[in-house]
Order: sequence, then C-alpha cells, then structure tokens
Amino acid sequence: MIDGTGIGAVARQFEIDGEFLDAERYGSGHINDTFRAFFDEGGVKAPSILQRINHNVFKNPVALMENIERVTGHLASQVGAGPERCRRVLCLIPARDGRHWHLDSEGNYWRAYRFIGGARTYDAAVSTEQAFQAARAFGYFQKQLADLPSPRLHDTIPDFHNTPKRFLALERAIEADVAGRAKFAKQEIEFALAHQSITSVLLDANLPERVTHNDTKFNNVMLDDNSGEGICVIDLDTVMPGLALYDFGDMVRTTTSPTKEDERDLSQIGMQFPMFEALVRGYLASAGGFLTKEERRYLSFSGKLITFEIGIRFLADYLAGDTYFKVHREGHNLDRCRAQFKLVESIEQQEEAMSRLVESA
Ligand code: ADP
Ligand code: GN1
Ligand code: MG
Repeated sequence: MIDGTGIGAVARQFEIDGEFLDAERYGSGHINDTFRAFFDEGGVKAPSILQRINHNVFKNPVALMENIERVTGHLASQVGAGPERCRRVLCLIPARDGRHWHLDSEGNYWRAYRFIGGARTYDAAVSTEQAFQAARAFGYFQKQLADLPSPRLHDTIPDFHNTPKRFLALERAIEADVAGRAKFAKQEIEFALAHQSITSVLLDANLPERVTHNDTKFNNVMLDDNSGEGICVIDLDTVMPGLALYDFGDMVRTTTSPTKEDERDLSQIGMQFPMFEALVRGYLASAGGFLTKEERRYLSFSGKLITFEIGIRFLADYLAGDTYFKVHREGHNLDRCRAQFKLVESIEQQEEAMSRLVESA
C-alpha cells in the first residue's frame, strides 16, 4: 500500500509543474496500480496519471518502458504537434533525471502520463456506436504501428497469448490444486478441458506477426465525452509482437456482452449480434486495408478463442489461490471465469451467423 506522503514523494520525481496536492486510486485494472495525482498549477487543481508497474507480472520494467517510449514516439510522429497531441497519444512525462520512469526506494518502477481530459473509459459498452469507435481506434492503432522501425519490440510477457501454453498451465493448476478449490470449480474445469481442441487454431493458421496491443479491453480506449470518438488507446504494457486477431478477439470479449467482466448473474451475459456487427465495421474501417484474407476468416473465431483463453487464465488463478489478478471478493476469479465461459457458449450458439457476417463484410 502507498499513502499520500509516499505518492507525493514519487510524484515529485517527475517533471510536473506545481505543488503536489493529493492522489487517489484510479481505474479498474487488475495488474498495475494507477493513481490520479493532483497538482496546484497556479491555483488550478490539475491531474496527472501515475502508475506503479507490477514487476511480478512484468519482469523487466525497463524493457517495457523502452517499448512504450518507442511506441508512443512513433504514434506521436504521425499525429503531429498541436493541442490534440496528448489527447490522441499517451504522453509520458519524463522523470527529473531525464528517464521516463522512476525507481523508488522499495524497488518499484513508476511512470507518469499527461492526463487526458474530456474523455473517459467504460467497463462495459452501452451502444453499438461505442463498440464501433473502440474497434476503429484499436484497428487504427495497429495500422499506425505497422511501420514501426526495427528492432522488434521486447516481449514484455513471453507467450502472452499462447493459448496452448495457457491451457497447459491450467492443467498444472488443476493437478496441483494448491488452494483446495478444484472441488468448487468442477463444471468450469470440465468446460475448459472439453475445449482443448480450439486452443492451437490461430497458432496453426500461419498468420502474420504484427505489432499488436494484446489487451484491448473496452476500458483501454478513451472515448471523447462530446463526440464519443475513440480518441486514445491506453494501457500499453503489452504492446509487442502478436496477431491482429488477439486484439479483435479481446474486443469481442469485452464489448459484445452488456455486462461487466465479473457479472454473477449469468442470465445477463450474452454475445449481442449488433455489437459484433459494429465491431467488425469499426475494425475493418481502419484495419481493413492491411488484413489478409486468412486473418479476416478468423475474426469471429478469435472472439471465442480469446474469451476462452482469458476464462482459463481466471480459472487457473482461482485454483492457484489468486496470485496474479487483483481480486476484490471471495471467488472473484471464479466469477470472472464463469462469465467468460458463459460468453463462449453464447458465441458458439451464434458462430455460424457471425462467420457469415464477416464473409459479407
Ligand atoms: P490498468 O493497468 O490499471 O488498467 P490503465 O493504463 O488502463 O491501467 O489505466 C487505468 C484507468 O486510468 C483507465 O481505464 C483510464 O480510465 C485512466 N487513465 C489511464 N491513463 C490515462 C490518461 N493518460 N489520462 C486520463 N485517464 C487515464
Ligand atoms: C489484465 O491490466 P488489465 O486489467 O488491463 C490482463 C489481461 C486480461 C485482463 C482481464 C498483463 O489486464 O491480459 O485480459 O486483465 N493483463 C495482464 O480483464 O495479464
Ligand atoms: Mg487498463
């Protein structure tokens, strides 16, 4: 935990104008710690974003920050100067020593971003327009990074979307059952094991490696408060080489059901076809120019696969005693797993229609 004094000391390490006032936890991420920190800028209370990187998850924060510097630099070069620059691209605030991160006395890595005002993130999408905007923004993000100069970005988490390896990790967690919880998750374990055959489909399909975001949750894109436009893709820790379909798949997971990721009332969860249609339209509006025929063919499948993959990650973490994802109640990871599997079922029921839609798009 960090108190107000601690965060003030960290905040003062960055090139932010004005006196530090206070800070509050911000957002609903499961891995890092995000704070909105306020500074007195000539009598105005101005916010900045401060983030502590979870180095148990991201083993090499310096390499991660190198990725982010390169990625945001490349995006910024395409947006150009002007007042919208730090609303359209995340702008890192340098530390006072000139680096883009600060290492505190406890061995934690911190970074700071300019606050994007007049826009916000949502944990669930409420309209097809929002789904369209998110998909278009994530597709545009991939497009802008298609010509990122070499070298290859660091893999901040190796095999992040390697579903067969995620499946193997689940099998080990079931076998070890260190928290004695397998007995509470019999149905979910059965569901997971019955789906093993889908895990390697994308890896076997010989699809092109691209620079991808890899965590395209709906709450990782900021929508403008006035226009509703998807103006800035955020949460760049997992930007690294990947498949375009990992990103589309996670959009399907987090945007097509009207519910949040941890909804306990399973009857509320379902893949809403108009939302999927809006995602396809939005994504193709920006990414349609570079996607191959093969990539297009797997668009609907990717939604099922990534929803399943995140579901088995939640299940494995539940069985391991909640060591990876932050949890806020007992059984939280199991609830999240159940919600993902319910969505997988819903996608399965509509898979043919989804594929037909993609073919005609
Ligand atoms: P996490 O890993 O905690 O999900 P994010 O980078 O997604 O971290 O940030 C958490 C939340 O903080 C986001 O959902 C968004 O609402 C808000 N946020 C992040 N960066 C900014 C920014 N530069 N300006 C304004 N809000 C931001
Ligand atoms: C984590 O950090 P956050 O909350 O955006 C996770 C993603 C999962 C997501 C599920 C580094 O993302 O892979 O899809 O939770 N990030 C990491 O909500 O594991
Ligand atoms: Mg996030």
